[in-house]
Amino acid sequence: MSERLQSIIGKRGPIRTVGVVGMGYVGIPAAALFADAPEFDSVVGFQRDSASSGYKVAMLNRGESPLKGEEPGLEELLRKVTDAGKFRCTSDFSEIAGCDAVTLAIQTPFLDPKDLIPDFSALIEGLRNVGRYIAEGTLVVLESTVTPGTTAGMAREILEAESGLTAGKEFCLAHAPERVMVGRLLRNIREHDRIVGGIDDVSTARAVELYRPVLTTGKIISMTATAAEVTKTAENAFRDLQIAAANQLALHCEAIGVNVYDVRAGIDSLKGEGITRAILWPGAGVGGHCLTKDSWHLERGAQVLGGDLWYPHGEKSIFGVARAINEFMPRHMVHLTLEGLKRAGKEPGGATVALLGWAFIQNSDDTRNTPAEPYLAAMEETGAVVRIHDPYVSEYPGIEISQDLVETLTGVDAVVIFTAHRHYFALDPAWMKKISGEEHPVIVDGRNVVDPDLFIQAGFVYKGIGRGDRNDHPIR
Ligand code: SAJ
Repeated sequence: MSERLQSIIGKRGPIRTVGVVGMGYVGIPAAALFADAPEFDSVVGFQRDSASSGYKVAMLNRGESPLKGEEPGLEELLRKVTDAGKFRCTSDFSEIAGCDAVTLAIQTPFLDPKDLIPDFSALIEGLRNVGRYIAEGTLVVLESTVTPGTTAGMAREILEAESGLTAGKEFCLAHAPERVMVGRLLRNIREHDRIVGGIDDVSTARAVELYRPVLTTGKIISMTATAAEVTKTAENAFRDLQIAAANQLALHCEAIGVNVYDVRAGIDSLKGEGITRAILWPGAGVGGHCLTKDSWHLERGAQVLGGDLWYPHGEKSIFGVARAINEFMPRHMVHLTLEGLKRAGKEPGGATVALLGWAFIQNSDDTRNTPAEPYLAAMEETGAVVRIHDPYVSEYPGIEISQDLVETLTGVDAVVIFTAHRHYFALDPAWMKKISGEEHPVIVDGRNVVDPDLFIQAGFVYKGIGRGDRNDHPIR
């Protein structure tokens, strides 16, 4: 234990004022929950006065949430803590000097995962702003998902350089990764177990003091900062891996000529006494903000920042291979579309394709890293004309998205389902064929939404992910 840091903390007393840097979908609910805890006197939200996000400061100070979509309880909580004078937002980072604890929730994307170089520019700016104003005894916590080794490495170096203080001796430093999902932000923070890892025991204990008051059913799981970074990136890498295993199985089933969903149900039936297979679902691809990048953070942690990796040497680990399989799936949707058009006697050049679902996940307007985007680019390269429909998404840079299904489906040669929005489960084959005006329209199902036999009987050419039992059906 660092006696010096311990005595500084002792003199400083319990955490009373909390700063949260980054008013996004992670920082805003965290700030509101800290402000609602009786243990803390006040919370200050810090937001850069940038062209894209500066407007949030005034909104939040009115107790309004700038987040899109439904977040149960968040507006009421923001209004409550703002009216009570326990939360306010500012772009003046010098106020960090008055905070006992400061958390950073800033995005850490990869520009191009191929070179394993993340874009830490926003995080570095945030760390510099924080480092400039922390004092002896401040606790700094990274909530962003970062490459294992970042908290004890780059973050520590920047904070020490800017403050002139030494982490672990004069200020506390920890990592407490966020585990929130859009649509259930407050519930996730309160109910999920919270991984809390300091660069030393004193930092860990101080971070536990910060997070314990906001947990309801969630427990604190403490470990080192680097172990916490590995936990966060690996929990998403494992999910990506499970999805990739289902996708690889789907491709095997297509080659063997069986229905992957029958196989999946069979595998999933093996349960009981600790037995589990936890098989997930094959599909048109993996999008979102988490799974598309966290495996690369884990890879970089082992292959770039880590020591001598026993296996593999200089090639992708199983997590990298999983990413490659999941990134293949939108391309496979192109294969299935082209094969379907060919069976219908059509060339892709000039064919009109209706792409149903632009959001990366069902019944949501979230489009981050949507797998539909690489599909669109590849199909347009073949000369096909693609119309996009999504009931939840009305705009996306450079893309025209319709909410009118009739308009989208009229006169098309092929219909491709990319997202399992509930609207698509009631698609009627006879009606669709009629408005397509085609003898044998094509349907490609990327999410197991339609019943192949109903569409085949209506005269469609059917193709589906993992449907080796139907993909070469006789054309009616
Ligand atoms: N997907 C499949 N097959 C599956 C599950 C998902 O193809 O069996 C696809 C989805 O269509 C989507 C992508 O993968 O395109 C990601 O889906 P997701 O359900 O993993 O949703 P995310 O990306 O929002 O993941 C988040 C993560 N949460 C955090 O990082 C805090 C993840 O850890 C959660 O497990 C996940 O939500 C969840 O379970 O809701």
